[in-house]
Amino acid sequence: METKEAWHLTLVVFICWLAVFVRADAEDDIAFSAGESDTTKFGQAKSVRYLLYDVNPGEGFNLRRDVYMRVTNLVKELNKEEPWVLVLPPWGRLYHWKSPDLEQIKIPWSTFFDLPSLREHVPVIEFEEYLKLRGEPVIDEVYYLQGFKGGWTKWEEKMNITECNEGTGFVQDEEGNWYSWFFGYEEVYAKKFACLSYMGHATFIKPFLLKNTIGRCVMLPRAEVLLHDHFGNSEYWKARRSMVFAKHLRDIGDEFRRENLDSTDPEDKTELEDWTKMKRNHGDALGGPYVGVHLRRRDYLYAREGNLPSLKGAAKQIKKILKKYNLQKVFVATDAPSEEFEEFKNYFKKSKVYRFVPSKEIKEKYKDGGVAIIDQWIAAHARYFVGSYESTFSFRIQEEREILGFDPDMTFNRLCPDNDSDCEKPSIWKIVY
Ligand code: GFB
Repeated sequence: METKEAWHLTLVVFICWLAVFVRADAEDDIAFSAGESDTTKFGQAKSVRYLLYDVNPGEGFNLRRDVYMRVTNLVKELNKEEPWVLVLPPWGRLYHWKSPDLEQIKIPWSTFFDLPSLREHVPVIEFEEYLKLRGEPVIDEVYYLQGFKGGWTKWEEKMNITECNEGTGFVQDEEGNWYSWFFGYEEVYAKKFACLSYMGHATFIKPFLLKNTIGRCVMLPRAEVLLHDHFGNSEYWKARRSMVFAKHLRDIGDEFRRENLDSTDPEDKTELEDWTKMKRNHGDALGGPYVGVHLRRRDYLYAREGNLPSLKGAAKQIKKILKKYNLQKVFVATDAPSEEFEEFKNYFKKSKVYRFVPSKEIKEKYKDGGVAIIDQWIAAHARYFVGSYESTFSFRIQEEREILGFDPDMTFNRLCPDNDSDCEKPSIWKIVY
């Protein structure tokens, strides 16, 4: 790589880092300050370190978004001591992303999320940016997180470098370098690899990273093992609020709302602001004149058997909601095959039922993940939302609606199974600023 380019990228990363933490300092009384009288806790010349992570290959898109939040808050904590940048693991090879003819690996985060918004929370860079900066495809140290062998009877925070419990997918060559599925980048290798048995919150690993690792880039595969430090507090919500969807996806969703659902932000009172300034009260948002439904199907029918309605049963419940709120339109976010959607639609004689069907161009550009986000965005703007039992896809829509300022009664609802019309409502996780 050109030295000039590398220097330029280093500068960009450093400025991003500085911007986030000078600002965070003002907000949160964090140890680092660029002020004149308050000298930094660490030497000016201390070079930036990088944290990269990955998640169990079996996990879906929306649980991965949750793991991101845990890791960002760890990075935020690390930055109280020394400069760390989070390297965003490229998207790809997800179990559910099966659209034919689409190459779905090495997808950068900017396809789905607004990077400047993420950077208002912690410094982040794409994996490819990291590779350019580094100049060689190397990760210095990998700690493969795993549970303690034999499970646990008493919960206590502990960690230990141990033997690996299972096949990790990492193999060592004759020169001692480690290879694995590094997001489809075959040239990437790690210099050091170990398994780390772990039970604890995300920041419990902070002293280990600061004191027991020296490499510039440390990777933590299976980062879902790290638990949220505080689920649902203001730090949780800061991380969540920073995960603003990419503008190109929001624009597509907004156009669909305008053209089909008579829904615009000024009328619906759902205008988005810079997340660091946006503060809504419950009930501020009205939402578009439609019911938003997340109708999870496919593998979920087996995984959550007994907790989902039939298509007919779902239609019956939605008709009741339409009547109660005097609405005529339904937007359905669903992974259902088209025959199932047609069947569902046919249960409605008077109301109009919509689904977002992407053009070939949208699909090629933004992939299954982008289409899923467009669905979430449209469903999040409905006057009333009803989701599927314990689906992380539904949870993320509910959070989006908390950010927009909906009344929780219009958000925390689920479709009941046919034999239990009065099923338990989902837990209410209200936004905390
Ligand atoms: O996000 P997700 O993991 O939530 O859903 P769950 C799985 C994937 O299914 C999404 C597709 O990433 C989408 O690709 N999908 C689901 C949808 N609903 C929709 C939708 O309304 N519109 C679009 N466009 N796509 C869990 C999984 O799924 O279900 C677990 O995370 C496991 O791995 C379990 O499979 C059974 O929490 O619903």
